[in-house]
Amino acid sequence: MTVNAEREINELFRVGKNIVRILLLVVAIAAILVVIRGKDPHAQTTSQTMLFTWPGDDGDVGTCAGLDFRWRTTPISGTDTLSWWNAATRFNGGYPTAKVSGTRDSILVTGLPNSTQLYAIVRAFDETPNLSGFSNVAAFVTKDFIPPGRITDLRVGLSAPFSAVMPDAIASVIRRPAGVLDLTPPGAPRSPPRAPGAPPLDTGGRSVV
Ligand SMILES: [Ca+2]
Repeated sequence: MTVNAEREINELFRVGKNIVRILLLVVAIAAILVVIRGKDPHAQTTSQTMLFTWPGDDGDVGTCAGLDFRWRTTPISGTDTLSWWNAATRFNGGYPTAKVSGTRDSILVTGLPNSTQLYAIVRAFDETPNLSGFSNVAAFVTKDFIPPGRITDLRVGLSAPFSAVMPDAIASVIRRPAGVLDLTPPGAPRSPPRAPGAPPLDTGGRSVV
């Protein structure tokens, strides 16, 4: 083996080892994220439309600047609403544009845990910003009403170990029903029809006369 060939082989091994290391790192990071998040990998988030009426900039007069919507899975303990508010999760998605006092509106709150009892409060703020008092507490259970997408490629397949490594083109031939397969080999070539009295042919099909 030449020195160059040996170097190339060593280089291939080095690249291969680096690829394996990167793959292991990706798997490890994914596993760590699952552990840190502490969630079921099938856990889903959902959204909820919340209805309300806009207050004004000063009490019920004018137009305020915006809203601060927060939710928690635990109810308010006694009358300590402020502690509940400070520990609640703020919705940082899209809020509706502020409208004049008395206008009915809605917030589409996304990223909520599915099938969970939640408690929510909203406060309005003006340009200062001054915060309004706490709203009433809205208690609700989230529910995901959107079903998974429709599967459109259901078909007969091989058992899992084979289908994982078998290219689709080969697998499609193997999994064809047995009754469809043509198991009869082609017949031997036949001589063309010959006129009566014609001279015999040699093994190569040529006339011997
Ligand atoms: Ca004000």
